Amino acid sequence: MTMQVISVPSAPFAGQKPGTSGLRKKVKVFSQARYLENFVQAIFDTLSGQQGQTLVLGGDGRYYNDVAIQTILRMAAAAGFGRVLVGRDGILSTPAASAVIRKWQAFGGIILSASHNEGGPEGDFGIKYNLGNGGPANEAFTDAVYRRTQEISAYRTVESPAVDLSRIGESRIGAMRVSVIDPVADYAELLESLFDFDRIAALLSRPDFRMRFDAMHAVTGPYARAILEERLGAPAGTVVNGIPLPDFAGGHPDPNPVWAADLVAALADPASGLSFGAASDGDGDRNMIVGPNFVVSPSDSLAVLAANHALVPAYAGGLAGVARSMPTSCAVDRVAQALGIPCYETPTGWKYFGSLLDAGKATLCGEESAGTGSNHVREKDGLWAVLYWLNILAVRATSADVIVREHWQRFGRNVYSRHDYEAIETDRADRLMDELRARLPQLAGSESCGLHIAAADDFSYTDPVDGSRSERQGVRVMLDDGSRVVFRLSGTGTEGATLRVYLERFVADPSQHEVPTQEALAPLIRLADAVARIQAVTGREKADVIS
Ligand code: VG1
Ligand code: CO
Repeated sequence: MTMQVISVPSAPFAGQKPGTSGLRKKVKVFSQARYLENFVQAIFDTLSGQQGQTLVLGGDGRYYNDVAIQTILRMAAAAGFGRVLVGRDGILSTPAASAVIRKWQAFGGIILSASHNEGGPEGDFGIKYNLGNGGPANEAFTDAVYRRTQEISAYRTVESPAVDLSRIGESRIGAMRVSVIDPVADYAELLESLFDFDRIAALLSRPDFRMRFDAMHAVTGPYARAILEERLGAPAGTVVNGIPLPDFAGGHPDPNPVWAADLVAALADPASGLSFGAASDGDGDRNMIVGPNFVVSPSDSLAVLAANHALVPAYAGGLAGVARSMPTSCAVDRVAQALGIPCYETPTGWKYFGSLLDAGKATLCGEESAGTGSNHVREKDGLWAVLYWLNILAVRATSADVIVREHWQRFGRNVYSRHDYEAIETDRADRLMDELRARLPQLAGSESCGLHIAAADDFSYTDPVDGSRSERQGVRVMLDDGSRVVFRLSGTGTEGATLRVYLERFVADPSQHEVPTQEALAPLIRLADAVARIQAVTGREKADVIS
């Protein structure tokens, strides 16, 4: 059965430029007539060879997800896809979408998410395209999509009633099959193949071990319930805030000590009886790991996972290499050195890890922003990180805080923090970065706040696999002793600009490891303000979010 393709006249919208992870805008912007359609058409116009192929489609369940899915299904039929695999109720976490693309050898996938950004009618929406390897499209592709959005004159769709997404099963839009799939099954099966589920189940059944997983009213609820409670036998109630809500109950599903303060407080309270806590974000790709009265810094988490790979079945044979984004602390570099494996330093954003993973150069990857993952998919993966930690805890029979402290004893501690200045006027943020870049030549070799700056540059990256170049990925100010301050503007926000200041100092001496983080970093915090004139240019006295 063929259907008549309708071409609907349209005209470009300004600003449809994908950022660090797809296009993110307010729901109010996305729900304008033709806005979503233009962007989807630009993606389809940039592809070639999709006729008859399979597309994976799903999202984090935020407000507007359901509307967008029906629109995209019709447009996929008009674009000639042969089949769409769509998660039940339009749900697929980001790592699950990656797993489904890979398992079913799909042509690509569209993921609807604005990750940890607020949801609801006043909140944010987002969309991104993943390639057949399951990973976010590279910069060359997203640049081409952006160019297409600037010249678009029509989008193509078909007339067809809404597909019932509430039941698993098959239907058709014209010649295109629509398969509503269980959003959890393929992903759960993949994770089970990586870890020692018997040992984890034994740990979870111990009376002296109690865990809490906070799904933050976002997409990981059904995944965590199925894997932790149903498959691994954790007591009912282990997963809290487990029902995905379109507005995430009004919060930010951002697993950090600010937005997951309840979880951190529970683990700090001996009366809770909890020994391990974890949380994930809106779309399930981030993770937070909490021990008794102890929050594991994401950079340390990556280093600990790498150092303990021999305890996990999937990685016991050895790691080909590790990779971290540039602002992520150098803790994992020290582990790589000890293991005698390469450590790659990439720009911020998961899209840069894909080619290293595809080429077998890296096995584990991570970012300071609570993202870790491996070659099992091509996205960061929140529940994967939680299971990896549980596997380590099960084998080592000790708690997360002890594991991190022992890690510091062995490798030294890379004390680390990120200071975010949110919703700054764009002009001021741009001015701050421009002036900082202009001062770079004078900074190297100079003194500031009593500290000697050994080097200063604007990070650029050449992909070791395909040779592609990415410039202007963040200003680095480096001291003699390995301490660093990094400055960059966020590429995921939807209001003004967000300045991220990343601070890192290496402390070898174990007697100094318990100095509170902000205290240990105080000289660098002063240096950051002096070098970038943060207060003077932005008018802000302190950061909005310190993580
Ligand atoms: C942020 C993080 C980055 C992460 C990106 C997407 O980007 O810093 O590490 O890859 O979000 O994560 P930015 O440009 O705002 O610093 V997610 O979980 O929002 O898809
Ligand atoms: Co996310």
